[in-house]
Parts: sequence; structure tokens; C-alpha cells
Amino acid sequence: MANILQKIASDLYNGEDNEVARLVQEALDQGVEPQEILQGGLIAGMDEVGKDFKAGELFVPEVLIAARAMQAGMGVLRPLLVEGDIPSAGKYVIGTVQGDLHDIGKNLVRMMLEGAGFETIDLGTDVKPDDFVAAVREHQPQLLGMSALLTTTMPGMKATIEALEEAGLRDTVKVMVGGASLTTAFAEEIGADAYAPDAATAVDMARSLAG
Ligand code: B1M
Repeated sequence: MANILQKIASDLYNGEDNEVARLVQEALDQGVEPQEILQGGLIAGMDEVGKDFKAGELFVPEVLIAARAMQAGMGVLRPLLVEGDIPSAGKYVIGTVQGDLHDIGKNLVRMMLEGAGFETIDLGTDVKPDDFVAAVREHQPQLLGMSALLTTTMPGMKATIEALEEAGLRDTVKVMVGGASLTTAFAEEIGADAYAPDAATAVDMARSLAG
């Protein structure tokens, strides 16, 4: 069993999407539990991608290709995981703030979070503070993530945190922010719980914030 899981992890790392989907099905046919395939194959592979991305050994295109391979594997597993009612690592609402259309980094963060077992709700780009608030009310996530690439849209993060406070929801959710122009100091200043400079760190922080 270890062999097939290692093969899934290494094919995922190499972005072999068709092969990952095929091997996931093969593992299921051999009787390997969906949760074991998720942890020992897909998440293990994505963890390696995250580590090497953080270390500067992999770059954005490779990460996106690996993330696509993970999606291919998840496509086979997802119905079974839902059926089996396996607890997720946590619920994570994510979006790019109002006025900002950059979504490559946000999508990368979302895919890496999914790779780590989080259930993500992606609100897309140009998300108004009230829409973040409505999503927190509806989905009751452990975490809310906001991405901003423009200095002109960064204030949308503060506005969203204030809107959460006004709605009485701030204490129900941990807020993480990220994006090229951000800093830890900015995150502290606006009252966010965490700032992640890259997708791999976002996963590490989400894991520790979700407890
Ligand atoms: Co735009 N753009 N852009 N752009 N663009 C930047 C951001 C800019 C720095 C380019 C420059 O001038 N040097 C500049 C911003 C300057 C500033 O405000 N400081 C800029 C500008 C000015 C603009 C326009 C205003 C240009 C114009 O029309 N005059 C315009 C604005 C449109 C709008 O949003 N309203 C605009 C438009 C665009 C495109 C549509 C052409 C395109 C976006 C396509 C898309 O996203 N679908 C685009 C692109 C591609 C870029 C650059 C070249 C690349 C951004 C990117 O995708 N990087 C960018 C220059 C640059 O950064 N080199 C630039 C790759 C991505 C993986 O990295 O998004 O940083 P990044 O995400 C990282 C981390 O930041 C972090 O993890 C990710 C992975 O490691 N992260 C998070 C991100 N979100 C996170 C959330 C988290 C945690 C971590 O928790 C929730």
C-alpha cells in the first residue's frame, strides 16, 4: 500500500494529473481507505510541493500544475470523502478584496489549503466587506482569508474586519491576510490574526489557527 501512496505523492509533485487520478482509483480498487489516500498520497505530495516552494526550489507554474494534479485526485476521492463524513481540517472562506481582480495567488492559497484537507469556500475576486460578512454568517468557518495585491485595495481588509465587528462575528472567526504588498505590521495594525507571505506559510498558519 505504501508504494501506491508514494507513487501518488510523487506523481502529484510532478504534476501528472491523469496518472494521479488513475492511481487514486487503483488504490481504491485495492481497498485502500479514501482517508489514507488523501493523507498519505495527495496531502503528502502537496506538503512536499509546499516545502520546496517555500525553499525557492519550485516556482508558481510548477505549484499550479501540482495543484491541478491534486484536483484530479480529489475529483475521484471527493464524493467518497463526503459520503464517509470524514472531518475536514477546518472550513476556510477566502476571497480577493473589493476593487482587486488579482486571483492567481489567492487561487494558489486555496488549492494548497484544499491539499491540506481544508474545506474552502472561494468567494472569488472584488469581494465587498458585506459579502465576506454574509459568507461568515452562512458558512460559519474557522478561518477567513483575504488577499490583496494593490496598495489601493488593502484598506478593504480593514473595512472587512470592521464589518465583522459590527455584525458581532469577529470573535467567531480567525482572519488571515496575504498578498504581495502586505506586511506583518500591516496585518497587526488592522487587527488580523495572521499574515502569510506565501501559500505554504498560509497552510501552516491555517493549521495552527484552526487548532
Ligand atoms: Co497587476 N499589479 N494590476 N495584474 N499584477 C501588480 C500587483 C503590480 C505590483 C505590478 C507593478 O506595477 N509592478 C501592481 C500593483 C502596485 C501596487 O499597488 N503596489 C499592479 C497593478 C498596478 C495593476 C493594475 C492597476 C494595472 C492597470 O490596469 N493599470 C490592474 C488592477 C486591476 C484590479 O485588480 N482592479 C492590474 C491588473 C492585472 C492583471 C489583470 C493583468 C493580472 C492579474 C491576473 C489575475 O490575477 N487573474 C495582473 C498581474 C498578473 C500582476 C503581477 C504581474 C503578478 C501578480 C501575481 O499573480 N503573482 C503583479 C506584479 C508582481 O507581483 N510581480 C501585479 C503571482 C502570485 C502567485 O503571487 O499574488 O503575490 P501573489 O500571491 C502570493 C503571495 O502574495 C501570497 O501567496 C501567494 C503564493 O505564494 N498570498 C497570500 C496571496 N494572497 C494571499 C492570501 C493569504 C495568504 C497568502 O491568506 C488569505
